[in-house]
Amino acid sequence: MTQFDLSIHRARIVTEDQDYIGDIGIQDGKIIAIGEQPLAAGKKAIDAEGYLVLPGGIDSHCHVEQLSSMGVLCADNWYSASVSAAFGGNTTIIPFAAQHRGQSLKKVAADYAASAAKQAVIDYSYHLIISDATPEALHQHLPELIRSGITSFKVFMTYDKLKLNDSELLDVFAVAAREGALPMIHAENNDVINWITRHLLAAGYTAPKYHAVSHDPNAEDEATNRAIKLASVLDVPVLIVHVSTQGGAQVIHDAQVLGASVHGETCPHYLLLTAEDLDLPGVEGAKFCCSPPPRDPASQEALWQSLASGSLSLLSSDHAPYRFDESGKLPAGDATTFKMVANGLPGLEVRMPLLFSEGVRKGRINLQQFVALTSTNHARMYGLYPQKGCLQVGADADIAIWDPEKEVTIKAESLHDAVGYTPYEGKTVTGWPVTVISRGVCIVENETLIAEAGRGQFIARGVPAPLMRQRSIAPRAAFLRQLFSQAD
Ligand code: DUC
Ligand code: ZN
Ligand code: ZN
Repeated sequence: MTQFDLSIHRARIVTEDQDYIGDIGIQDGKIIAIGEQPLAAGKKAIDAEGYLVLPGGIDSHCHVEQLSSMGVLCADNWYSASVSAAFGGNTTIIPFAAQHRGQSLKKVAADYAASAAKQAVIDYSYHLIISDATPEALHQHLPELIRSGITSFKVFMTYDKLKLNDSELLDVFAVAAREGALPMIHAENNDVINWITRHLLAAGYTAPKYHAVSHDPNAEDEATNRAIKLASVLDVPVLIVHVSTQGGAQVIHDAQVLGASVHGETCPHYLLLTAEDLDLPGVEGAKFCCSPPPRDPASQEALWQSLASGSLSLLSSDHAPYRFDESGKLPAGDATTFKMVANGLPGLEVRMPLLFSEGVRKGRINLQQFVALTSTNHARMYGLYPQKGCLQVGADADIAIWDPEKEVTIKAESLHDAVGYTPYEGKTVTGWPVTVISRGVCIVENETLIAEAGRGQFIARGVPAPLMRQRSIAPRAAFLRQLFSQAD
């Protein structure tokens, strides 16, 4: 009889659709036995009685070793980000290889892959960011990269140096449909933001709290609607990332009701913070500046309901790590205006604990939904399922052993990222991962990391589920897709 390399016993095994007490047997990094029947002890055996055993988290939206359009480098490299992710219960991350204008998409991706391979301690893939939709990028590099397993990319409707116009969005959507990739969209109306910003600055309103004023909710709602309508022209599945408004959530829901393959993601900061958090003395509020910004209680409530109903299917950290100094958030020190603040909040390590504590423990979502929102839905959405995101025979043994009663007071000094602050300083959460297993190896145990830089593996992704599931294409959209391909 085979002896397992690792076995887990008396665990409360929770997946997107199951919840039972059982054992797991692991060999060569894979789950080879799982069920209610007790299993023989492996070479290493873990008694998980009293703990939850969950698929390891997949954080499909985080920024690592990325240069912003303002030229600011993320504080986290692949090592610190993947370590921090692991301590937060994650076993896979999917950050972004960001193309800036004038750069070769292929070279950007190759450089990013090389850096990841040397440093990551957990498995990973990456999305592309396309800011220069040249014929070479769209028709040579992008199809090649998609075929190599990079089956998603992000595009921006805002930021002067990143945004694509509507015609360019249609181009990238057409390529995505033809080649089998999922577009992820940052939906905010650039002109609205720039118009408000110009008037605020002219009137001397420069404090961080005006960042939230400049990113009016209507700018997000309008762009979300426009993105969905543009995608509908070609009947292309799309994902709206970091949804922050009640209106945006409603637009997505309405499109889904009409049968569109539109998907949505939100993040802990939109559930737990509001625009009032930016209203602090001096530039302190910059710690809460991200785009879109935190909104209001009505939006928080709408987002919780959308997560519970499944209308928003992903909860990602959108970890965008900038230090609270001149190297990061505050390029002009105390004189930094809201327009200059580097946009984004850290949150890789606390994503799962925050959702567990605020969502599961407060009865807003159940345990199955927690697993789906933090792991399984990400695996399906981005073509990692069933290798990742589930606990079943044949899957990678990527597992978070979770203490549902463990109370932790979040402090920047206890986290493992390189950011130096957390927007959740002093907040106490209940529920934290105690052991994290990546491909059958306990990489976090007793609050200690046992993993070397570079052990994480690149995972070539398959076709995202929304593209596999797509019903027949509307004839007018099929005609337009064909027209585009002929012109190519
Ligand atoms: N978009 C993101 O996805 N993250 C940080 C800032 C931004 O604009
Ligand atoms: Zn964005
Ligand atoms: Zn982001």
